Amino acid sequence: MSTGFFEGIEKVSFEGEGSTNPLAFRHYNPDELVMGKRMEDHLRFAVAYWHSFAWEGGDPFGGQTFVRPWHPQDDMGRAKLKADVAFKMFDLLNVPFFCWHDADIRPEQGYFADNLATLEEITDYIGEKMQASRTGLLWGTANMFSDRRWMSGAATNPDPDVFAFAAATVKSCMDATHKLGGQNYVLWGGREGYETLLNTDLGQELDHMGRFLNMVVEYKHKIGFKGAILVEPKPQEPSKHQYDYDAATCIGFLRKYGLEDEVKLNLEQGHAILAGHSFEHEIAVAASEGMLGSIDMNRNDYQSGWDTDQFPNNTPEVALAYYHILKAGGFDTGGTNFDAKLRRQSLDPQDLIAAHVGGMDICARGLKAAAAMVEDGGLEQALTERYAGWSAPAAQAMLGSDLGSITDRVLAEAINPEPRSGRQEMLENYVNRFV
Ligand code: XUL
Ligand code: CO
Repeated sequence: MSTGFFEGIEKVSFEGEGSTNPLAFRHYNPDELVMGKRMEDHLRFAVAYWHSFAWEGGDPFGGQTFVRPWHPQDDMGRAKLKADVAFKMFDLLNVPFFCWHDADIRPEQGYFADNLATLEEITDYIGEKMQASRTGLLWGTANMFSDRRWMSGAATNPDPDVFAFAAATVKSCMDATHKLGGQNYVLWGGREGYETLLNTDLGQELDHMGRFLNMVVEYKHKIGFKGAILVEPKPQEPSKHQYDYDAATCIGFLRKYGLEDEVKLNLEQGHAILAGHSFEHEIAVAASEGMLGSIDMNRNDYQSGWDTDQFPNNTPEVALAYYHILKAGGFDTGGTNFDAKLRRQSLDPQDLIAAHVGGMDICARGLKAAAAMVEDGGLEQALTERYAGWSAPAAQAMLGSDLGSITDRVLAEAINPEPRSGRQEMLENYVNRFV
């Protein structure tokens, strides 16, 4: 099928910082080496199918604002047209990856057998398109939050038939992800949480979620899927209380159910903000446990208090995120997925391109700043100095000691610590030299 949706829009190219072309990259230069590695291989950008192609522009007060040639999305012909347009955009942006939910790519049907048949048909079609394209699949996932059947949860639903429907749905999406050579499989538990404890057995629901995720891992090994299984923390919205609140909560959950060596985290900027954290906090927590998998890049409005999923445009924030990603050794199977959507008044095809161009450029700029800080070593040096006392043999020995022996030493040596400056403003000024 041919499509003229992006007619008149040229392939986006790198024109450098001096460019005033709104549809050109000023910082994102895929082949440019950053710390000896191509920028494209550091960032591993992905377009999110749901926001760019499936979302129709609705908000809680009004419906569709985007009227696209593939609407309404209830028919296989239009699902294929949507895929044609998506791959055209991947080519215009030269992105290495994309991501999907089952419900984004296939028309929604009622019965599982119908969903399975349409998922197989559309992923065969997408597979053919991938053959002719350079864009690969970063991850697939199941949408187990939009349809009313999921309203009380998927794996945590009080109704075992919903658990069964969820298991079959995730199996189908893992099969499809595997078929398309996906590098990860993501689970975001949009309805895995609760509205009120008055009708919720929290402990039982968590046990079911833990068993469900173990089944996912067992199935991954059964089919020989080599990608990573990732869970995505989010503190609220849509459920008032989400079980996967933040990185630390997810890590505790994974350890409780014996999944710490099998599952990593997909962290999202806006979700970190909703949880009352910075993005770099979430990244550092995951990295400290060896569980940093991938990121969903976006930004949240700092006033509104819900998940606004805007395209990133804040270099200092993005720079600190990539600083911690670089410190953790960079992405393995993960990448930077733009879980970001247009504002609902941004109607034109070129708005979609401009949003991604801006987001990719901000990330490239942040990456370059992060790499410059790593190479300069100023932050690392400050850390080394701050923790220098711990390299003394007595300090190391203390960690293998006990409270009584430590007390004896405090008394014998009359230990009376002198507080030292944390130098926060100096370090913030340091970061500002790079961003
Ligand atoms: C929702 C969200 C999802 C996940 C995938 O806030 O971030 O789009 O990334 O289900
Ligand atoms: Co996300």
